Parts: sequence; C-alpha cells; structure tokens
Amino acid sequence: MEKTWRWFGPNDKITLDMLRQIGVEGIVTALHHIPNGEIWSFEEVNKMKDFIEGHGLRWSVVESLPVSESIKYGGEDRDMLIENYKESLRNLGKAGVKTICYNFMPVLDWARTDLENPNPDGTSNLYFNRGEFAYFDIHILKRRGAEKEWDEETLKRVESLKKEMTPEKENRLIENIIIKTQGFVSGNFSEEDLDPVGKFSNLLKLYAGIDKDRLRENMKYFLEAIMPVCEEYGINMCVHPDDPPMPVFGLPRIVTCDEDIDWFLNAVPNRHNGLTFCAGSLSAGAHNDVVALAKKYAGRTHFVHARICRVLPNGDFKESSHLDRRLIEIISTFEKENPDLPMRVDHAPLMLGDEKMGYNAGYSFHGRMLALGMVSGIMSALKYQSNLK
Ligand code: DNO
Repeated sequence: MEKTWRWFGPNDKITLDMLRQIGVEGIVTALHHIPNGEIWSFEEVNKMKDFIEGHGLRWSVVESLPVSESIKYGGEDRDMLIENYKESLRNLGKAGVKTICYNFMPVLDWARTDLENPNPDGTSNLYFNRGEFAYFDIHILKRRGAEKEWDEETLKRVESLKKEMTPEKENRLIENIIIKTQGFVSGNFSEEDLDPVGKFSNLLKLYAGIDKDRLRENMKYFLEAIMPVCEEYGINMCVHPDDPPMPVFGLPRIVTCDEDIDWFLNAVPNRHNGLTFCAGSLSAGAHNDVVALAKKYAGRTHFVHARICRVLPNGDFKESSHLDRRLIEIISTFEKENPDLPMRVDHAPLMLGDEKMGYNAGYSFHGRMLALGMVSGIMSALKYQSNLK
C-alpha cells in the first residue's frame, strides 16, 4: 500500500520536509481553512496540490471533504449544499485528487474521554471510558431520557463517578469529548467556543425525529446525487466508519457493522461508492470481527486507516499496538487484494516529548513515526514472503 500521512496544512508543526525523511509517500489533508459547506475552488485546491508537490510528495487523499449537518439530517438547504459539494468534487477531480474520505456521523465525529491514558512503559494513548462517557451524557449534557439508554453496569459506574467528580474533571471531559477531539476535524466546534455544551445540545436538537432509517435515506440521497460527478472524474468516495461504532447521545449511527456496510454499498451499487477501512473504529465495537470485515470488503475499500483497538469487558476501549496480530492480518489482506491502496497510520501513542508539542489529539509525531515504521516493516516482510513462494 502507499504510505501516507495525515498532515494538517502549512501550519502543522510536522512539516512536509520532515515527512519525506521518514518514508512518507503521499499526503492526506483537507482545505481546513474553508468553512464546511463552502466550495473548494479550483485555485485553492491547486494551491494546496502545488505546495505538496513542491516538497516532493503527492496529495493522495482528501480527509475530509465534510458533509454538512443539513445534508445528514435533510434540512431545507441540503440540495444547495450538495451542489456545492459536487462543485468541490469537480475541482478536486480536475486537479487529479481522486480519493475522498468523509463521514456520515451526526454532530459528533469520533469520541474519546481520555487523551493521555498512561501505558506501563511511560507512553500514553487515547482511551474511551464508557462510564465517563455516560456521566457526560447524563450529568453534563443532561440529555432527557439518557439514563434509560445506558445499561445497569454502566449506570453503576456513573453513580460512583458522581462521588469523585470535581469541576476540573468535568471540564476535562467537556474539553476531551467536544473541543479537543472535534475542534480540528469538524467545523462544528472550536477552541473559542464559550458554551460548548449548550452548542452541542442545540446541534442534537436538529436530529429530533431522525432515526436510523431516515439517516440511511439521507445518505443514499447524498450518494446518488454525487455519483455522476464521481463517474465523470474517476473519484472514489470512501466513508469513514463511525467511531465508536454505536449510537451515541440518542443519535443514530449507520456505518457501524457488517450489516451497515453491506447496506450502504448495495444501496448505491457503484464502485465509486466505497469504504475507508478504519480498522480502529470498527474494532472498537466488540460485535465486529474486523479481520473478517477486511477480507469481505477489500474490493470496495479505497483507503485504509491502520490502527486497532482492544475492547475491555466493561465496554471501555483503548488503542492497541500497531503490531497487534489482527492488524498484521488486515494489512496482509489489503496487500494481497488491493495493494495500490493509500494507507495511513492513525491514533498512535504520545511518546518521547510528543505530549509537550500540542499536536492534534491522536496525531503525535514520534508515536506515528514509530507506527509507520512498524507497518512499513510488516508490509516489507509480507512482500518478501510472497516473493519467496
Ligand atoms: C479521527 C479521524 C476522523 C476522520 C473523519 C473522516 O481521528 O479518524 O475524524 O478523519 O471521521 O471524515
């Protein structure tokens, strides 16, 4: 697979020159300065492309061309927003940038409660604590009816958390769930928000009455509308699975499991409608056999996120090592079935001073560099082995 790296643009502290030194071949990025819903002009797309190429690299994948909330919940302006989306796709297609990652998660993109969960070796990782997440839902967001949606064991954890909660700890949860994980990936939130919880609750209201079937219909509507442009320019759309792969805050989620993936691929049976195989997101649900999913969907995958999670018996999950056996099997599947795919490592640990650098959550330098070294080693060993046969 092509070794790519998510880079956040010219202001990223990790520069393209640094990336060339560590074996990166292609760049994954977006026009982060353009607000959601606005057109990415041909000029802006080309400016980014030239900048990347000027550093001896290529722009392999867009992550993300964001789908506005209104397209997801089916608001009055959705057709206008879809037209804008199509125009951005045309401009990307003309410039030759043809792999587009997006997601169809309402309001909240990915979710974690702890961004620096310590490992025994002194590094730290992202962590999802189900009890703390439920605490946020019930006692911070104060969502009506939330208690009824959590299981008994989790509610017990919430009760004991109540005893030890402090305003500082509550603020950290708000920061982790709304600001730090969302701020850099979704146009909905930023570090400047004065009342992130209020804003969050208001966004949830937009989805009143939108259940799984409605959200599916809206995704189908969106995909059907953009497919002709994808056909014309040879663009591959690849939806990112929901992270974590389960409904959150009463919001439906529709890219969580085998049945969901099967549904959206068949609802719009066009090879340009495909998947970002994020092994990490899918493995965060104990219901998913992520190795089997890779085998089943390799042919409709356009982009791979190499990382993997371990789910604990209480429903918490944590990022696991990039040398996890399941990830080796998944890499082996893609190397065999679809070896030209772009692949990036993801959510690596913070290590060797990363924690002081203020990188976006999950996007350390040393941790990702080590992960890329591991995944590159796996790929080389697999190639060597298959040449021996
Ligand atoms: C988190 C990322 C996601 C992903 C988007 C794609 O680290 O994997 O935010 O980029 O969901 O639209």
